[in-house]
Amino acid sequence: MSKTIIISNRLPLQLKIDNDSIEATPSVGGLATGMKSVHSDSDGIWIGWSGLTEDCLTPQLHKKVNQTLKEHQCSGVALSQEELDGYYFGFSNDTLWPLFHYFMEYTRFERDTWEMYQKVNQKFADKVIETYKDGDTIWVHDYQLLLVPQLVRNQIPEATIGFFLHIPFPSYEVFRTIPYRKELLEGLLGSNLIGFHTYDYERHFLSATQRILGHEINFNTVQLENRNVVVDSFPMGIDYQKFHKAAISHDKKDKKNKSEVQQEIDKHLKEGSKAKLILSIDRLDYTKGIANRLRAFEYFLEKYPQFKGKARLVMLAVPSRSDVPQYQLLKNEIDQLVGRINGRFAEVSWTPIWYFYRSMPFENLIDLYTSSEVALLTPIRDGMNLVAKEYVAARVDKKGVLILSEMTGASKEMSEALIINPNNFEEIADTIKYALEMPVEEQIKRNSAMQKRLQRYDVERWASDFMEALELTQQHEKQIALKKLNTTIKNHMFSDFKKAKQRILFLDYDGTLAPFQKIPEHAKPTEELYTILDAIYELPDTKLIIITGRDKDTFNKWFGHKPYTLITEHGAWLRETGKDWELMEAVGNKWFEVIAPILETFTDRTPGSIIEEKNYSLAWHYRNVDPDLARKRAVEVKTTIQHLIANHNLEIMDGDKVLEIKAGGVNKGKSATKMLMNTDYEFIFAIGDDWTDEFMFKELPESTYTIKVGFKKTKAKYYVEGTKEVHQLLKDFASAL
Ligand code: GDG
Repeated sequence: MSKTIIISNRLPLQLKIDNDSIEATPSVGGLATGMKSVHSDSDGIWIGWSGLTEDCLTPQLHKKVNQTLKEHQCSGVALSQEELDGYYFGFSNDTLWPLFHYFMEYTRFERDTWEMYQKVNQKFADKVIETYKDGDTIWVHDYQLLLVPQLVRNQIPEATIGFFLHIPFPSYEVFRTIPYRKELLEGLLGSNLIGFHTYDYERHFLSATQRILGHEINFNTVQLENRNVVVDSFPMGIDYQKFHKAAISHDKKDKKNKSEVQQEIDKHLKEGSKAKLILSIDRLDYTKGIANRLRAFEYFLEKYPQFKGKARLVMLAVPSRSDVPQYQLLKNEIDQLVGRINGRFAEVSWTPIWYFYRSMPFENLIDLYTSSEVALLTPIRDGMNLVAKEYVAARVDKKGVLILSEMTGASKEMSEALIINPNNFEEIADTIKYALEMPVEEQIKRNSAMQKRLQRYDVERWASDFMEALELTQQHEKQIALKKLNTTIKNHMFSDFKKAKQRILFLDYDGTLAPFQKIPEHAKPTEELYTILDAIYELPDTKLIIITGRDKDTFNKWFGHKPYTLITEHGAWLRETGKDWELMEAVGNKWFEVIAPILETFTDRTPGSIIEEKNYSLAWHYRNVDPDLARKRAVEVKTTIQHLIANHNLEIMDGDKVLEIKAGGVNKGKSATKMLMNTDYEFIFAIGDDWTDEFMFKELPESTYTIKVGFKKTKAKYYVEGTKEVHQLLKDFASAL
């Protein structure tokens, strides 16, 4: 039976060594919960680091650790302290984490940590490859493992691989600064499906992919030469019922069953303090905007002194990555700020900030969620922010106000919260006041709407949606696979080829016989290609036609000395073996004088674009233009010349990063069909890669073997992968007779 393999940096277990024995406690975090059904159903395996470095394990303990992990359907990736330092504390947390959260000033680029990141990603990939069986599904998580999808794909080309990023994907302008940006994108593109929390991260990723790697993007699909990669957003939810139910039973507890934290809170309320609690919970991380929050709260007390003694900030900061100097500095800054503000405002019966620097058990978290009238979450950047969702889920009576930074992924879904800019103290201060004074009906209305959504789109639904979307990418791959030119079809085709008395082959040039080049002149034929084509040409009763949109002069230079039949400019010109060039269609170019000046003005305003003047057509190439600008300009060009096109009986062809204006009715389909007129061909073959070749696929007789190069949508009957496969196919034709 096929299974799901989950891969994340840490395993969903806490291991403790106790007198040579191992104690394992399952994690209760969001990810572990969300993946529960994916993991436990179908014998899933979770691959990750156990949390114990190899250096502190004896061989016996190592064995025991592996045994314990196995019992929990986990498999450990062994890491030494040196590997952990380079891969995790180094490249993951000193480079990717700050940069992906727009903290450029904290970002360090170091060759050593990058090398360790690659090495450790390979270790994770090796473990996946070792565990993989045919039909398994692979789901990789987060920024520590960006290279794993491609590393796995290198060894298992047919694998189904999903990737989810839990943190933001930054804008192209920020991402491009990474020296290894290409490698990181290529690593991710080993996936079939890449998921982000929000559409913004998705579009940043697509933009970076298009600009850095030059891949074509079709809606949310990246078109690679031999595969498609789907990119989509899946906002992660929480285990709603867990928080909601815990809050219900919390409210029912009698005094003796209450936690210490809750008893403290109760005591404070009983002492007659009218202070409303404003809660914040985060890992102590510079992305979470903790210092900003404290300063904004200080400003709030200054601006609205009437709240002194009536509002209190309860701040839980969970220790995190405390070995990293950046985090130690932050801790000092927070300690000082809390001290200063408390010193400045405290009264005998009231301190403005209660500060906890520690992790609390789940039930204390519920105490805090249920006792706080306001939650104030002000990250500078945050991929999602689950605390916001948990707070709302725990408000059983639907009272309470969520103030949420617009820089969190969660703010995109939780529009009923009070959304603030974490850098605007004025706005935060005013919003805190508004929250503390918000009428109960308004609180209930806002929270009801959010609760409904959180309940519906919970973490299980998130995981199952992702898995379904991943499955769907396979259906698309299967459809492509069905049309791939396999050995059976090939044998059938070669047998028809042999049987036929007369044969004709139409071969497109760019992207079919020669790989696509950034500079068109660079695509000239190689000696190897000439040899292949010569061999076909010499076959008896076989007509070889190269059919192109290129201009006749270039083709004359490249193929003039060869005896093959040439059709250029989509069918404007024909050169038969041993003859001169002749016009296939009565076309003119008087219209150039009207259209060319318009194209020139666009070229001046569109850096990277060029005009190619052919004998009977004008092509406006934009393959080197910024992709967004190109898309916009192409529409503008079409709109501007629309009426002239109709007046001069012209047509616009929307090719691959080119707009071509030419006489109406001239296309590869029409010219190829003409070539069939005087001979009864029993075998017809047409192959091409782009949109202009679709005319051949549509208009040639039904019996034609039509073949598309690359896996874009097509009318052709079969697919081949790229020019290499085309060359092999032609060699096979040459030796078939
Ligand atoms: C990353 C992204 C994205 C916190 N303190 C305690 C405690 N927690 C739990 C909360 C919550 C989780 O930790 C924190 O999740 P966040 O989403 O707020 O933040 P990150 O840890 O930075 O997570 C983030 C997330 O991945 C998921 O994709 O949302 O943007 O940065 O569940 O309840 N739990 C306990 N004691 C604590 O003291 N028991």
